[in-house]
Amino acid sequence: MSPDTTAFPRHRQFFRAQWKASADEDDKRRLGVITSRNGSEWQCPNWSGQPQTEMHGDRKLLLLPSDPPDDPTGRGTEVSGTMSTLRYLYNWITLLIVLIAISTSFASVCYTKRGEDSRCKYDCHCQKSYQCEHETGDCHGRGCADGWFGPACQYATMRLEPASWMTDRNDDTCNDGNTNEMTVTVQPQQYLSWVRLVFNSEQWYRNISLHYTSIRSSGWMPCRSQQVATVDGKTLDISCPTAHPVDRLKLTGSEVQYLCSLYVSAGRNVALKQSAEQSSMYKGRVAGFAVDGFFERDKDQSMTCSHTAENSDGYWLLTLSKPAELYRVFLENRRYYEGRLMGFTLKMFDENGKSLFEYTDQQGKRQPYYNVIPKDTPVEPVHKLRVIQGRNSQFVTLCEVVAYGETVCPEGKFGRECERDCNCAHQTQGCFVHSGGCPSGCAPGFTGEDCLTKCPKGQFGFLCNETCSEQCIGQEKSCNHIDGACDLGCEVGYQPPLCVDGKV
Ligand SMILES: [Ca+2]
Repeated sequence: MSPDTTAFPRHRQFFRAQWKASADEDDKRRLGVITSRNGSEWQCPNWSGQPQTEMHGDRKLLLLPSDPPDDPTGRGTEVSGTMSTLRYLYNWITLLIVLIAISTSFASVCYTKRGEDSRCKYDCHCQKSYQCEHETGDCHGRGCADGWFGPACQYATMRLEPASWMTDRNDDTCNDGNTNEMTVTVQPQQYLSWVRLVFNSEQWYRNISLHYTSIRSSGWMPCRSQQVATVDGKTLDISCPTAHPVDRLKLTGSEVQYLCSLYVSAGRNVALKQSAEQSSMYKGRVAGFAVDGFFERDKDQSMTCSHTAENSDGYWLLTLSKPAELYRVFLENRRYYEGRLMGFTLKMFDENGKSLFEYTDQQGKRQPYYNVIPKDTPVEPVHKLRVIQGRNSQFVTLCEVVAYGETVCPEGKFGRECERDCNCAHQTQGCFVHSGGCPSGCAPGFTGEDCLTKCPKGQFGFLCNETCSEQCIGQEKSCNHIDGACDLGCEVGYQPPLCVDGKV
């Protein structure tokens, strides 16, 4: 029986098409097998070679001597329906994936549970996977998931040892008051940017010192430019950028006796859902899959990995919407194909295209993932990050790229998009990019982590320490949150605007 080389029948047929999955690349390329469920044979569209047939048990098989499409999964592809239908569906699915990738590239500044809304730039990190507030990422008092903390739970925590009341992420377990010094080890070594301390009572905490050791230091080093900002009465942030990765931290001072928790920022993932491109694409595996927030181990499938077509000069390129300082770059390799990244090169560039950092893998053996830590923090902020395939590799496949770092904002701005204005007592000193917290204190009349919350009713001024006059008109005795001027004027005989001076 010779194969039917005419057009495929219009009625629906079912096919099994598979390319032999074996470690032998030659076999995989040479041998293609197609048969229909009812035993008839069909020739692949656009194939002009001469087929050969073979009997395998009661099944008739069609051997295709030309190269079938390469199948890097090695698992083969099982399809049903006519090949023309398959091509039609394939084209539509590819188009859909590309559209999703494009929409991801232009994701909005909002928060979502992972996988629920690809249009949002940020993932929620609430306890027990609770949905966070769409606009702010707030977890409504439920707390951050393990491994996360800080504003909108967007900051990864460094792993600290040994386990103690200070490192257990429980703000209710505290120092017993007997020690004024605590030391922890940081795993793995990483650049220090800022830490958060939580105390057991509300007061004005300022007299606490942070020291560190690094591979290049001999003994304890003080923070070069330690700055402190109050988050709330019990919580304090200390900024302490270091020039080298640190391995130990030490807190000293009498206020350590009131301490309950220490959180050390490892940075936030500035790569998530940023704009990605690659030199070519294999079967709908777009560049954006490498920054979609899903690891291969989460999804257990390859449709979360970027994948170039087979070529000799492949690359994957990430462009950050806002330049960022990077502390560590994590690359998840593709399972079972770890050889793909062997010998890769990672490069970082600033906004002018100037090279800031370059790393080439020279380990000589397969790795499931890579952690690239620059020897020195890039002086200029990173705008683009490029992964270039190794000399002996045929593809660039990245299942997830996580770039731990922080946005570098212009003076007077803060936020993940540098979209907010600092509101400090001394504007020239600026504020923390991660929170908007002010080392000089909030501007008079404001409070809160970001210094943008007005003083509670009845209070005004610097630190909201002043109280509205009892002689303000009205039951609430309310006054302006900045200067204390009574909202409704003074009781008879008192001098506006503060209404504190006696009768005139
Ligand atoms: Ca992914």
